Amino acid sequence: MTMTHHTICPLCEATCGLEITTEGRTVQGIRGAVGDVFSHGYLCPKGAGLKDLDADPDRLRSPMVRDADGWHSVSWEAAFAAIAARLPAIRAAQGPDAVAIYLGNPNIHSLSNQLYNAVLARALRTRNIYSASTLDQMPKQVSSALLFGDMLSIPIPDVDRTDYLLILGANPLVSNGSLMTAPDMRGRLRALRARGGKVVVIDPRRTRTADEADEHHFIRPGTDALLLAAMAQTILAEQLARPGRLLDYTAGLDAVVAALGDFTPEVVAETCGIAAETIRRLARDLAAAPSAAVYGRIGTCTQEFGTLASWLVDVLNVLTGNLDLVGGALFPRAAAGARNTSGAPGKGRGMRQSSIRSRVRGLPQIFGELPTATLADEILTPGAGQVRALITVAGNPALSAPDAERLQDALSQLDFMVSVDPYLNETTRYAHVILPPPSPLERSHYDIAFSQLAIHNVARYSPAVFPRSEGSLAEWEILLSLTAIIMDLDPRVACTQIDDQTVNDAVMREVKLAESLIAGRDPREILQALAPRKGPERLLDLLLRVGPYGDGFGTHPDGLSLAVLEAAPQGIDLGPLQPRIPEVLRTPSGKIELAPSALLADLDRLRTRLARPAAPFTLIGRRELRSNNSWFHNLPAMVKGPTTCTLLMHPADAALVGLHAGEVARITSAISSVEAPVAVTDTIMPGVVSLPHGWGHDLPGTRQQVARAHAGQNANRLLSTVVIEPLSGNAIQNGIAVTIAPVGVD
Ligand SMILES: Nc1nc2c(c(=O)[nH]1)N[C@H]1C(S)=C(S)[C@@H](COP(=O)(O)OP(=O)(O)OC[C@H]3O[C@@H](n4cnc5c(=O)[nH]c(N)nc54)[C@H](O)[C@@H]3O)O[C@H]1N2
Ligand SMILES: Nc1nc2c(c(=O)[nH]1)N[C@H]1C(S)=C(S)[C@@H](COP(=O)(O)OP(=O)(O)OC[C@H]3O[C@@H](n4cnc5c(=O)[nH]c(N)nc54)[C@H](O)[C@@H]3O)O[C@H]1N2
Ligand code: SF4
Ligand SMILES: [Mo]
Repeated sequence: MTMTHHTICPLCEATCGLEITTEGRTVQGIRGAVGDVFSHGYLCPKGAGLKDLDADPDRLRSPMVRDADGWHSVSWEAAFAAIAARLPAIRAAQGPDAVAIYLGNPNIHSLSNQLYNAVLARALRTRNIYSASTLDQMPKQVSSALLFGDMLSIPIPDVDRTDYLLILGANPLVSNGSLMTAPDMRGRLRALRARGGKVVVIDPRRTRTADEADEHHFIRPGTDALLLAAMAQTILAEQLARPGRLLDYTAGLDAVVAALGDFTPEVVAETCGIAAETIRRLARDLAAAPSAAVYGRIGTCTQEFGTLASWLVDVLNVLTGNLDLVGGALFPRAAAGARNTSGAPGKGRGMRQSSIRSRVRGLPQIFGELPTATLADEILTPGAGQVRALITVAGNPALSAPDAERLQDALSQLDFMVSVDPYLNETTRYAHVILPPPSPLERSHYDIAFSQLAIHNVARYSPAVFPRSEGSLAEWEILLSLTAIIMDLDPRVACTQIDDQTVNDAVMREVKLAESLIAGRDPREILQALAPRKGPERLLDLLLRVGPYGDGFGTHPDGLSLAVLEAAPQGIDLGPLQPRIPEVLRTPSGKIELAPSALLADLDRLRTRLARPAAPFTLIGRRELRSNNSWFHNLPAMVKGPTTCTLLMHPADAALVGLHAGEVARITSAISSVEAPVAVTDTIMPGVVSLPHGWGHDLPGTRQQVARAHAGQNANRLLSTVVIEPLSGNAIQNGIAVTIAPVGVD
């Protein structure tokens, strides 16, 4: 029988609603769901790739254990027994810090993992928690926590209503957006311009997004903080600042004025590669627009001054009065799990500093984690607290993390490693046990994180398309089984207990919160109401019901619950974003803390950038339409055609070093060399070259046939871990000094 399912795509931040037609266990078609309240029919080529992902013969269907003879497919019991035989012993002998965990990008796209990774991580009681966040958005989370009091209080451009959008270091037409959940950015940018608005893109590459913009300016990689500081300086010096009602809610404005005074357009122009008069005009245009939003992403985060640049994006939003303004940059109000809708409105503890440091380099723990760039140090450096075992969940750091060769060497020296992952890939080949999650079509979905970053407030839940295959475990059951093993419990019985305990704890916390919809209620009554469900559905139901639109278990009978979402497969529209200041703030002062001392102090480091001589070439990354970081290259439709893992080079630069299109270049950084074919194009800034990440699939011992045949080069072999962004611990992935030579010539 042909059936139609409404499914939220778990592959990227756009979170499109898909209409999937099936016949038995077969996918017949995947289309954008026209009726979806959020995405209205949009999808990209990757969404359709879910069919191939589901069918991929290399996708693991049963647990794998590695011994001296290689890999064996085993039962869950045997896999858990193999883990129980090793992991607790390592913890017992060497302490909890000896076990590290790396949580990769797809975790944030998984309802199970969003809710249960924390349970596993807590049980480990290790300081060695690492994630993709420190390869990605940590700088924005730090600046947001400092300014607004919560790391997920990130202002989101109101693209559908703004008059002026300034985009720095983002290519949403290819990435489909990030820290801005917005399907169909091409349509939205066109609509913005059609209504008379303006789009300006700042990027060392003329991207597809730049092609859709009114203006594009090349910028020398890593210098956005200088540009933004000079724009702010211009606005202040020319008395164009109009913070309006924000004045009542902002602390530190005078300190910002004083701190940025010397960053004039003339001072930064040469370093940025943007003329002073252009910087002035950009500042004036931004200030003059009836409404405007400044938005920065990967290019502004994963670079030397990531936290400063992330901060200055919002300094501009505040100075121009666009923060929290309709048509400006607004805070979403998510239906479930948002910390900025919980507790006392308008005040909070703000960003909490941790005294915990990494053992080897003394790097601070931020939001409970250490920088992924130092994971190899912690594994390779002997001494008390050395990491000897690793759990990876949905991560491929062997390709994704900087100094990839050293990290691979480190992984090979671990005493024990477990990976929760559907593939035997560049990282999981080092594991002793691999625990595969079910197909993405065999799991339910709700976006807890991305609903907090979306350009429109919606709540959508989708059940699994297919029932789980024989012999598979839901990913939350896998995570709780690992938790049970850590706690020396039998995973077969303890999963249910730990799940019950988790929801119990959550209910107890909630009824004790004075501001909660269920403050003071009898926890037993709440637990009983939730009782028919278990696992992620039970926790999600709780979060929805105590959330800002929730039914409060009877307090607001028309409010949200999971049952309400189940009855509305296309989702529930909760309306456009609205101003939320001051209620959204969670800083101790109850104000926007615009001048945090750590940021002002970092401006001295930024000033030293002005004196640095130019490198021969500067390396940046990029994303391609059909890629998904490191793990989508095993699907034939995603890799067909000429390789996209090329080094982009400006024609003048190619001529200078004697390279022609298609020839192989050797790219040499401070730590290593990589060889990649050259694509000559004037879309890249002279002096800048670009190589995408997520490639390098030719390593021995993996089981991804298609990816192996389209191996590409691992850009992360070139990136050093010696210098990281100091305020966030983020890796520096853009703006790397390299030399380029034709292969065969030294
Ligand atoms: N040079 C350079 N490096 C970069 C970047 C860059 O721009 N330049 N970008 C960085 C960024 S932004 C990110 S987010 C990181 C991403 O880097 P990682 O965190 O390593 O994530 P992925 O490369 O996406 O790898 C995902 C892994 O999860 C597995 N997986 C997929 N779906 C599931 C699932 O449902 N459950 C489980 N358990 N596993 C699953 C895949 O098989 C794969 O092994 O890379 C970073 N690395
Ligand atoms: N197709 C596809 N989509 C993806 C992914 C993928 O791998 N493939 N990955 C997903 C993930 S994990 C993320 S985090 C998002 C990222 O989403 P985006 O940030 O939109 O992704 P990128 O395409 O890497 O865009 C970064 C841009 O920054 C530019 N850039 C580099 N250095 C600098 C600099 O110093 N300054 C400025 N101003 N610009 C600079 C690059 O040229 C590039 O155009 O994409 C997500 N979507
Ligand atoms: S844009 Fe993202 S969410 Fe939408 S279909 Fe493509 S991969 Fe899925
Ligand atoms: Mo990312």
